[in-house]
Amino acid sequence: MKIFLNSRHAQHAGRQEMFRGRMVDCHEVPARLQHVLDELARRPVGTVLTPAPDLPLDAALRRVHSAEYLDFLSCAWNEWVAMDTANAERDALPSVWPLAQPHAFRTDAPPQNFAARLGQYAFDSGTPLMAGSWTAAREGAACALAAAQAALAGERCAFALTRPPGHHAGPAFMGGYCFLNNGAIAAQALRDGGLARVAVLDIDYHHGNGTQTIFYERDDVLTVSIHGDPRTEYPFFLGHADERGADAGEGFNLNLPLPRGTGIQAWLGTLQRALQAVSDFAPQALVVPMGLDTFEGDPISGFTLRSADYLQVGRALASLGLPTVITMEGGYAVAEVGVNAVNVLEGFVTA
Ligand code: Q9C
Ligand code: ZN
Repeated sequence: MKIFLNSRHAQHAGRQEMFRGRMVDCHEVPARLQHVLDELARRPVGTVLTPAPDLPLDAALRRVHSAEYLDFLSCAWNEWVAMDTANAERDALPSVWPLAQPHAFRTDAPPQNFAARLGQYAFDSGTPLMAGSWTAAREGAACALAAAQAALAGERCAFALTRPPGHHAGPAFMGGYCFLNNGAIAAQALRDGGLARVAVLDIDYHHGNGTQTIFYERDDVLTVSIHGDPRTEYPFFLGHADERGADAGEGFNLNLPLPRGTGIQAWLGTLQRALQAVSDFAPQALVVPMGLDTFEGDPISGFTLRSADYLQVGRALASLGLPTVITMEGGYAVAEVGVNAVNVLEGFVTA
């Protein structure tokens, strides 16, 4: 297995996120990735590499994200500081949004004020943006692209070991700790590398809303997500079972929401349904946005998987026999995220 490490991940290190009326310490911290690296040093299930510096990254980003959004992200920090030099000491967070209700707000007359523009692109106030966020997110996307290229070149499994995560980021939106959708970038790169059909199977605790939105009208990329029921779980406004895709994409999105408290038995049963749907689609490659926030000890999630369960998860993913790109998504039980992530990888490679 090739493992592409984001060597710039620590340049993104948010301080606090808004949670129920107060600022709380960020859950999505650099130590998460270090724990995975430490565990990989103990159990070397693959070769740790960094992506080549000359990958066609900008082209790959534009295949998934709008040019306007990419411009916004690349300039965001400078514009935040330009508002007020004191902002250099503060992370950027939005606090006002154009709520989508009839005749309420216009989206065709974008404001110039940067704090307002942030509300055009960010769907929550839990995703702080700082000086190094763009650099870190961009290098993470390079890891996803490198992993896709490795899979195209015949690698059975390639892992993008990166943060910030990606699966909540859409064509022109950020949120849920995500800026660039690494899984979608990998899936699109696999398509552009000549594969006719690619499946994305998202196993993060939270619905992969960004990925769903990106591919919603397409029949060449199947999107499947197993997640906490959005009636009670973040991101709340997408992820229901009746979202099946639109237009040409109708029937090519599958949501499998599960109630808070779901344990490994029911979760694995649902994974079997997901694997059957993937297999029925007959893809040439699989992308797995891998969240470890299904763990029983996760501080912000509600499933009860245990560390040893992740070996079974990896084995089940491998059972499809497909070239597979795995991207690192959530997982906030920081001390255990290394063991849990490497258990999935070990389960996969020893299957
Ligand atoms: N202020 C991932 O696991 N929590 N993202 C709500 C809002 C957001 C999780 C807090 C959870 C996002 C990749
Ligand atoms: Zn998550």
